Amino acid sequence: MIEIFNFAFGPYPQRVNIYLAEKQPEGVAVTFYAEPDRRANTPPPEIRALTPMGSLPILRDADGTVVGQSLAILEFIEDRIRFPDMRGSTPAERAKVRQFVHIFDEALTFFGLWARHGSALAKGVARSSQEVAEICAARYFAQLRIIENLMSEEGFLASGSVTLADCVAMATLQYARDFYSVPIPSECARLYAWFYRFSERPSAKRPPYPEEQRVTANGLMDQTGVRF
Ligand SMILES: N[C@@H](CCC(=O)N[C@@H](CS)C(=O)NCC(=O)O)C(=O)O
Repeated sequence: MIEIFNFAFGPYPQRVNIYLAEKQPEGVAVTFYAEPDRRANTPPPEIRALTPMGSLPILRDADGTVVGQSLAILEFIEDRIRFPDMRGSTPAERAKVRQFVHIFDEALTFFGLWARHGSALAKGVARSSQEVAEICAARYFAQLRIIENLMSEEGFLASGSVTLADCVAMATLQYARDFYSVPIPSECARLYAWFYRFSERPSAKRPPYPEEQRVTANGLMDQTGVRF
């Protein structure tokens, strides 16, 4: 049995949630916790202590293997449970999947820094910096434009079927749009169309954001004076 300790929302946890909903692997049990600033059911110290990072998601396999980073968790499950394959079926396809995953991972780092140093939600938690917010917002949108130029008009991002690339992309773009109300720039027409196609899938259903936090976070572009 593979155990996964996770949150029900948040861009890194949601990568795993979308992936599991698509893969539907047998023998994987998920325990959901609430975010640390909510009172009930927060991750207990013994779960956080499983990794030096202490962040979620965390995976623990029956032999004691622990994996504490979302992309490594996806790869680990792919290695342990081969079907359906979600990494692409040829070397070229697999490279394409990895390329998209890494570009979106970088995009999310920039997005996270933008929010951390510019969002009303981070006031009092992190030092706000207009300069950092602007630089990171620009880098986030630049990553989306790169994706736009790499992807095709139809289907999934990197293959004829759902791959890790779609799961990671959806988790990022959904979080940006639904929690911070940051849309996909209109010039990214292919990415925009893919997003609305993929949003129809049950795996991409809107996660349960805490409403109070969402309301404060909403409007990141206005809060930081950022335009496309
Ligand atoms: N790079 C890590 C980041 C994970 C992460 O930052 N998780 C956040 C939730 S989105 C978290 O656990 N935050 C609460 C905490 O660290 O206490 C990954 O990919 O798994």
